[in-house]
Amino acid sequence: MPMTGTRTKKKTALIIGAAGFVGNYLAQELKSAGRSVLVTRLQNERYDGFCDGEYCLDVTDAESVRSVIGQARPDEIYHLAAQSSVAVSWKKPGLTVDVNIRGAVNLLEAVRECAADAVVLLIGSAEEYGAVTPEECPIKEEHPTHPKNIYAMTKAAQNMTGKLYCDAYGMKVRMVRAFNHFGPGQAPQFVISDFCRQVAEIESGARQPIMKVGNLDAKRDFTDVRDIVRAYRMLAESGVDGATYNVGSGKAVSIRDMLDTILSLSTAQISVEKDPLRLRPSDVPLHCADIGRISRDVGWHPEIPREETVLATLDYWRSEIKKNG
Ligand code: A2R
Ligand code: GDD
Repeated sequence: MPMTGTRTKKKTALIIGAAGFVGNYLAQELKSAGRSVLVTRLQNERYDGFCDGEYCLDVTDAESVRSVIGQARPDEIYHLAAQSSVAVSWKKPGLTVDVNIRGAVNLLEAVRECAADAVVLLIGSAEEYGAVTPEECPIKEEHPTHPKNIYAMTKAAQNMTGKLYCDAYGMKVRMVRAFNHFGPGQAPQFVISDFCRQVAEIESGARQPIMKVGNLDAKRDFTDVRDIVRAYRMLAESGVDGATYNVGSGKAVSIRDMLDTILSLSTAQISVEKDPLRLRPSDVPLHCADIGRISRDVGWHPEIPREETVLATLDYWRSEIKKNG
């Protein structure tokens, strides 16, 4: 056998819904790991990150999904496309169901028909678990799911659908339950980004020194987005088909404590005010991931300290506000 001139073909990864927060972090991670990276975005979106090829795709359009999967013939598919906000899901339940459930079904059908050997990573959510008691934390993947909002219900449905396609058709589908993640570039509808933007606006004089907040008692499990995308890449490489994986830090922190950390990074004198519009019809009090399964199966652990990500997010908003006047 000639040993020279033989080169392993680069694996092709397709990121669906790449123009959101996680997409370009994931593209960077996959590029660094030597993948050829294809991305999809909605027609009206801009994708500013790295890629080797780009498609316009609305996942609610089954024919278009089939066409993209048929053309791209990827080895790995990372399904990020979603209506990803819990708050918005209460206001737009129909849209959330269409994008998150029908979109996932369209993808799985297209993969079954056109790329049955591809590994598919479906990104679900800690919200699928619903309310858990402190005794039930950290939450294991076997814990029953009791979705408490529309978004959570759609992600639980996506998870069940993925398992079904794996069992029925032998497809390589793996499911993630991502706990809260954050970092520079996240939309300000999410809590850490929102609080950091408010501080940056206050520092610039564009806002009164009053921080508007919602429910500060909730406790969440926060991880840097770069740790999260590393977990996704490792799960696509060596996760178990049909399995669900929690991805989080394994530690819970209250929103109040996160707020205190953010405020401590500013020299501005800021008072805090409850804004009734930021309260939700229901809000799960506590989430904390058990990350034993992902650490055993693929050797992943989070690495980036939370405070470092908070500072990076605050600095991101400081420079955005300076840039945009
Ligand atoms: O809603 P937009 O305009 O921000 O666009 C989002 C896009 N998207 C869609 N893509 C294809 N077809 C659709 N019908 C459709 N509807 C929305 O998916 C956005 O660009 C992307 C999702 O990105 P983000 O909302 O920024 O979510 P993130 O933080 O990147 O989270 C990735 C995944 C999602 O499945 C979350 O539910 C999960 O991780 O936590
Ligand atoms: N957005 C927001 N704004 N949330 C606030 C505020 C505020 O002013 N004040 C308190 N909170 C509380 C919310 O009530 C919730 O308990 C917590 O902060 C986190 O809210 P979000 O950042 O909006 O995220 P989420 O937990 O609803 O959903 C995020 O995490 C999920 C995984 O756990 C999203 O990224 C989802 O896509 C993801 O699946």
